[in-house]
Amino acid sequence: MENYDDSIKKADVRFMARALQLAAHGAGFVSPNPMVGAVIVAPGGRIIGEGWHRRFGGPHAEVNAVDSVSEADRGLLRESSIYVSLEPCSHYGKTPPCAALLARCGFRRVVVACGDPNPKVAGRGIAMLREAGCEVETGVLEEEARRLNRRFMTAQTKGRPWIQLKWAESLDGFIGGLDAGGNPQPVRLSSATGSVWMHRERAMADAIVVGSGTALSDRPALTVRLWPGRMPLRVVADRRGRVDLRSLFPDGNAVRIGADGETLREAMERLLADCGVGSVMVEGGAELLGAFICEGLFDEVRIERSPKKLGRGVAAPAIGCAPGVGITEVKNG
Ligand code: AOF
Ligand code: ZN
Repeated sequence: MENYDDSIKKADVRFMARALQLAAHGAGFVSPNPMVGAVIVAPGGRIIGEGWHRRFGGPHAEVNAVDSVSEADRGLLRESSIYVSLEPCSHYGKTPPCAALLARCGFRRVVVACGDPNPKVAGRGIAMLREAGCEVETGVLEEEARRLNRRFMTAQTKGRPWIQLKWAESLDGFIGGLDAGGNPQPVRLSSATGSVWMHRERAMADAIVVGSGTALSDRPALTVRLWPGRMPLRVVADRRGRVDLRSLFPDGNAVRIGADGETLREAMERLLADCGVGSVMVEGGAELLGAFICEGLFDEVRIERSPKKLGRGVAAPAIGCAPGVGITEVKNG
């Protein structure tokens, strides 16, 4: 027979999985904040409240979950448990501290998936709750929670945005063609589903980075069209000031990096510090992707492999093996 502790553990995993599911609804709307979900469970296992962080600057998950509890169930809060996918905050940011709210509600038990590395929180939320007499359990579905918020975690701990590289590559290893004069010429190598994926990832990223050559030859719009979400900032790596950002992006949502000898790493750190960019997607061209690879400045790579052969063209970057980095290869034919 299953013992009491095992059945509690199973229930914890189930309710935390639900909190993570709710958290993911914030994808594309909350960055550079983390995605957070919260579930309130009354004795007996009935869910009486749920919430998630819906938009940047808006109420946190815990506030929305507490607000969702009906008048009839309010009296149950003191006997209830709350499952939160990130350590409740302890600071006054755009919103007041969630740990204080949970302490005021008098939750019997607070279950947390992972700690908040934000130096303004970093363990203080959990300490506040324990001091207030709540039983706090941590580490339930921790890996899943960290993976969901890998962009936020990296920005908080490394002082630079999460960096994702992506390109589509022909069967014979090219990412673009050449015209009769030998100049780079864009060729469509990604599939329809690949494009939808790209727009979803764009919506998830705070900024899209392209090189000046790509900006000049492709004149890309760099907008999110095939997926709901916010428009990321456009970033053009342009050491020589070749691109007229105003004419290419008339809405003004664009910045230049690399002027006055600024290195890629410095540029990434500046984007986080000055523009709140917690994640970037680098879309090309080959030279810029190669520079990020050379510097070891990336966290995730996605290569879409097309069945098309080009014969000649712009060679795809060589990634080799990168320990600890998620490399996804997708065949589109
Ligand atoms: C929570 N619950 O749902 C979220 C948290 O500027 P603010 O007030 O929105 O605070 C943002 C910081 O709060 C963010 O960097 C992260 O440390 C934490 N996010 N905390 O208790 C939530 N989204
Ligand atoms: Zn909070």
